[in-house]
Amino acid sequence: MKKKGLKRVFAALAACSVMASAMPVMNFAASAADNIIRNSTFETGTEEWGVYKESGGKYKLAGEDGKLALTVLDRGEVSYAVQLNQPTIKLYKNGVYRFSFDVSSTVDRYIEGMIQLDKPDYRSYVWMGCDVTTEMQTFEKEFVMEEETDIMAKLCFNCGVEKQDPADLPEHTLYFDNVTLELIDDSNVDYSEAEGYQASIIANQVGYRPDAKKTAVFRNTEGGDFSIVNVDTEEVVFTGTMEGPKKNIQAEETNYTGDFSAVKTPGTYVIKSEGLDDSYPFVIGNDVYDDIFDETLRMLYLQRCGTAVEDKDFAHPSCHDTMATIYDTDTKIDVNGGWHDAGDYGRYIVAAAKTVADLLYAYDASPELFSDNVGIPESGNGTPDVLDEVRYELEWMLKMQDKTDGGVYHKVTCATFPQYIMPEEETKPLIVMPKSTTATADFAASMALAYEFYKDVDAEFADTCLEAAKKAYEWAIANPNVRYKNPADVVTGEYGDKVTSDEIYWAKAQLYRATGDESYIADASVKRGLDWSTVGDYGNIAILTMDGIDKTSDIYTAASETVLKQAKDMKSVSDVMPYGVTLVEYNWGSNMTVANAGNILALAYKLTGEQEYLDKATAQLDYLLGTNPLGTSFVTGFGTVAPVAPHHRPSMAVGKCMPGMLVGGVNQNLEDPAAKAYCIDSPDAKCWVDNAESYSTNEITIYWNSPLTYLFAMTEKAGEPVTPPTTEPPTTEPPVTDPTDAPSVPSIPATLLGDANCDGVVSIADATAILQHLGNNDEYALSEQGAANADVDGKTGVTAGDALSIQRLDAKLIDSLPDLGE
Ligand code: G3I
Ligand code: 9MR
Ligand code: ZN
Repeated sequence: MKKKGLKRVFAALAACSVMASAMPVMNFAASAADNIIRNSTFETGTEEWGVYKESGGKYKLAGEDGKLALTVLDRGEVSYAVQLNQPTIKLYKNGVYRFSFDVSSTVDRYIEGMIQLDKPDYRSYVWMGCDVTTEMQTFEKEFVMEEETDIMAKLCFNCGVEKQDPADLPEHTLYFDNVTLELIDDSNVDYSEAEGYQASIIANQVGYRPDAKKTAVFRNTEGGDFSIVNVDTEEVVFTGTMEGPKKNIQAEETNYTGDFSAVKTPGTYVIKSEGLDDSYPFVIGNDVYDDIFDETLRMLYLQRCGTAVEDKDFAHPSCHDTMATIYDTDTKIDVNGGWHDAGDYGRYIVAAAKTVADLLYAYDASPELFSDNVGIPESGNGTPDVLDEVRYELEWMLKMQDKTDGGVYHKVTCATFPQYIMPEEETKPLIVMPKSTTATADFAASMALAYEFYKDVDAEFADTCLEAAKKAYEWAIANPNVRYKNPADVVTGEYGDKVTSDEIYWAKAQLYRATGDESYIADASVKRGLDWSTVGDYGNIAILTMDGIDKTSDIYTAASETVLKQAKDMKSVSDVMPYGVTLVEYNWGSNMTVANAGNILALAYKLTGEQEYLDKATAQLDYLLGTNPLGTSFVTGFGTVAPVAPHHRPSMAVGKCMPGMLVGGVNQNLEDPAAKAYCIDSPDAKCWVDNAESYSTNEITIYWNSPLTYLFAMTEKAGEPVTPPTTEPPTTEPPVTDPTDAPSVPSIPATLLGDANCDGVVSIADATAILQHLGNNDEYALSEQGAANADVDGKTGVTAGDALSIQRLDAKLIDSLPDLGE
């Protein structure tokens, strides 16, 4: 199964300049009598078919003359010990189906054919027991799907041991052909029920701070007026006119936007517009994020490992507290403690380092937000809970360091991911995986950062952190290219990373900040990134927010230029995105990328005082809390519509959704079976499903929550004056900048204005090429000629405004380029 590329998107957009009708989130195709089974006649061999085996089952599978040949070498010990199957079959409630297949065997035997619920009890929706002979026979059955719609059902043929067969049945081959499932009557199917509700007026469902910029997004409309209504008094407090239309390529929508920043009075409101359903209610107020802020922090307490956790729903006894074995050795060490990374129970250093950094920098940005009564065991001890919680992780990280040489082990997990069980039930042996440069440098950086925050709380602990940081740093410098890769027998999160220079830069910057020793940054080269694999911007933050830093120094100038360049590009992308998001492509964990962007934008605001940067930063928060094409808040337990089925083992085991978790979010790469089943026809910006099986869109992690905490903190003191940027020109040589940061200013004349991809025509594809280039120049560089063509207004180099002009041309809102309007 392959998701259609952007081409299809463009085709759909080209066909209608303004799309007024609702775009279904999913495509519930299957018109009557189409065969739902893929590769049903085995024209393309075994494609789409798999075999599950267990309990001694053995088999061979091949395509043979337009049939599927399954040779059963050993029938194992259960009927499903050899099970031919095709997953993700769509069955709609009340649909009448015909299920049939042809099968023969080289020896007479019994098999079962069925379509079943794929977990937890594997019950069948339809089932046939078949006496198979050497003659090809057709087996057929009509049935009504009586249960709730299941678009991830599984077609199975059980070919293991069956009690109907003699015990000494010899090895044999089964031949399958014409496997068919047809929806023969859908008159009682209510597709809309499965499709779900699609809001037409979209806003942040949690709410806004009074002074924040506030933007609503509208769809399924051709524009008009809207009003903001106080839910309690029913009073219309504001009316405005929608702006637009704005084409939304990634979401395949036409949007309008409405600015209601003027509404500042605390209260609960809805947005109304004639002909459209009201928005979900939201609050305006100074304390609007108080609860979500504490809950997203307390979630980390609930992720604690190696200790009993107290909670009304998610309490559990101590877990993972046995000694762990260093991979490929007999050495056992104690690595008790820390937080479970995510929906799984692994503990990984690079993920931990990002989380720690976000939280400590969040505390640095707005200490007054962090209380001592979040509801953790240390609450009320006189130290802000965030420092207690972070210390729980730091203590574990210290155990992951080899004290003899300073190197840091990459991770500790079992060899495989466990079933959907509580943490204390995962009792397989713990394995500590080898040291890596990225883990060690990240460790050095986060320990050096920690030193500052614990100096006044517990000086001895702070010193331990700093000493550990220095030792780790030395190891990383001496071993700059030790890359971690999972061996074949360990399949848990890899967090592999080929580039180590950004981790090393972060460590240098952080040690310089902790010690004031300039030798750490003597040869530092500024990098970027705020995620588990690219961390350079943490180094930049260390420099830019360092007490007493010389603002004319090379390092400060370079760090500041790198941050401001990114912020400028993010702002220009956000400008053309109706939902205000800074993304042009959506990868695993996109919600983290959105939060990270918000933090860079907020930092740019603090550096320049330019209000627009702050507005763009809060727009990223709005996206996470509801202003997105899915019309959902992405934080469990907050917002009218929020995820209820995260891929999170404690939630899955308990059967309740833990609150305060930011899920991974939209991922256009469809990297798990549920995403493939639900999002195959979804536009890129809508590839997300609230399904616990969708680990590539709906898992949670500690390091997706932490940038959200940071974003709350970075946008909180918004109204405060910022330090004006230094006006003195840099005195010394040009700053050391990452080559990828070079601005894209064209040096040759354009051959065809707008033709960024140089294919001889100006189309929406050029707009996308520009947006992708701005989002990720490493991946989507424009050619020299392309960049010259892309610079539509010829003034500022390639910007998102150029992409917007091309979109406007395509939508026939202007006649030619350059676009002089707006
Ligand atoms: O960045 C590239 C992009 O340039 C490219 O176009 C795209 C095409 O596939 O891929 C992008 O990379 C993605 C990468 O994340 C981005 O960070 C990969 O597809 C994607 O597979 C990768 O996913 C990672 C995932 O593990 C699988 O390795 C996630 O970042 C990472 O957060 C996640 O981490 C897991 C741990 O392994 C285990 N614990 C849970 C945790 C969260 O799911
Ligand atoms: O549950 C695992 C999740 O925490 C990881 O992020 C994800 C990617 O590594 O993998 C999940 O485990 C899945 C595994 O990769 C493939 N088989 C199904 C597992 C989930 O049920
Ligand atoms: Zn544990």
